[in-house]
Amino acid sequence: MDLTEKELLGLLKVMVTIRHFELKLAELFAQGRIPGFVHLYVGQEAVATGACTTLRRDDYITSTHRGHGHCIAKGGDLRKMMAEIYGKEAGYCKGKGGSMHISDLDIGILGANGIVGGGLAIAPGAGLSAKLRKTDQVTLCFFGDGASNQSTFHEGINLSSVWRLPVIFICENNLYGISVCQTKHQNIRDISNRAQAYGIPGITIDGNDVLAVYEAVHEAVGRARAGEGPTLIECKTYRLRGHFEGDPMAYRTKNEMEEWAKKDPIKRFRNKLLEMKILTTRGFETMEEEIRATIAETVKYAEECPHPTTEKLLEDVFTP
Ligand SMILES: Cc1ncc(C[n+]2csc(CCOP(=O)(O)OP(=O)(O)O)c2C)c(N)n1
Ligand SMILES: [Mg+2]
Repeated sequence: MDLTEKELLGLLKVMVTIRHFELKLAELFAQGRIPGFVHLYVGQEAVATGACTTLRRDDYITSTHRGHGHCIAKGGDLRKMMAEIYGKEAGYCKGKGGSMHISDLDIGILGANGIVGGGLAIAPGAGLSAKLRKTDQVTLCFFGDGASNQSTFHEGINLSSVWRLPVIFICENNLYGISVCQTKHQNIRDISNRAQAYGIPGITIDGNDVLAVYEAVHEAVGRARAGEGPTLIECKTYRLRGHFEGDPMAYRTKNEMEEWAKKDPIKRFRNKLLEMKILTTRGFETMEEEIRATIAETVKYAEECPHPTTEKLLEDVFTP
């Protein structure tokens, strides 16, 4: 492990930022203060954090409907994210996209996506672009267990393999596609087994262990930059909240949720850093207080920003 103490604390900070951003959104949604749906990333923070920490600013990611964590981990602007989720003009898409359409092309965030498996078709395009331009940029493609049954999964990985594109496919297997358990939507246990069918390396890792994610993605990124093509990495994880805010969650047991809460990636990593004496309990509390204050400030900013005016309704939108 080549990470310094400062970098290890940095990983924790990103994970805690994602967690508090999401918990704040849960609160705002329950109060009816934000429009539309939100799919929160609580419980999966180690995946986006470990993976995006291996990247350079000019590398790319494609994201999903559960995309806030990816955006934060890639360096997205919290104020612009919050303003977008509020539907305000200062947001990433000038308030017209909402939670599922946040992108920031300046830092390689090619977009959250309301289409399940959509990123699996976009990432090979980004990979091909980097290859043709002869840069060594890589693309991380995040998607869920449910998305691994979409045709874009097969087409995207096959083409990336054949053309040896610098794309790392990161499956966040959180055990459910909406209310359907993985055991009911596919007859395999490890989604990484599918890599064999495309002749690329595939690996399954503990997605709640940020260092395991970092190591696996770091290695795959190295291969991709060296022109050795794609990798499929399956991260076993769990979403600790519903599919969307307001989900009654009748499809899973309290016991299952409690068992996974014990494997909370943030608690695990915090405890590890405490044991390593890189962090103190007081230091963690201070980190949380500062992050909460930053997020409270983004909420204030988003609430005070204006909505787009009606004159702007047809700007930046496409009509057939
Ligand atoms: C093409 C398409 N089909 C169906 C949906 C409806 N839908 C939204 S989220 C979702 C489940 C996705 O499951 P998974 O890929 O495991 O991601 P997770 O929600 O677990 O993060 C579905 C079917 C959609 N948005 N797009
Ligand atoms: Mg899922």
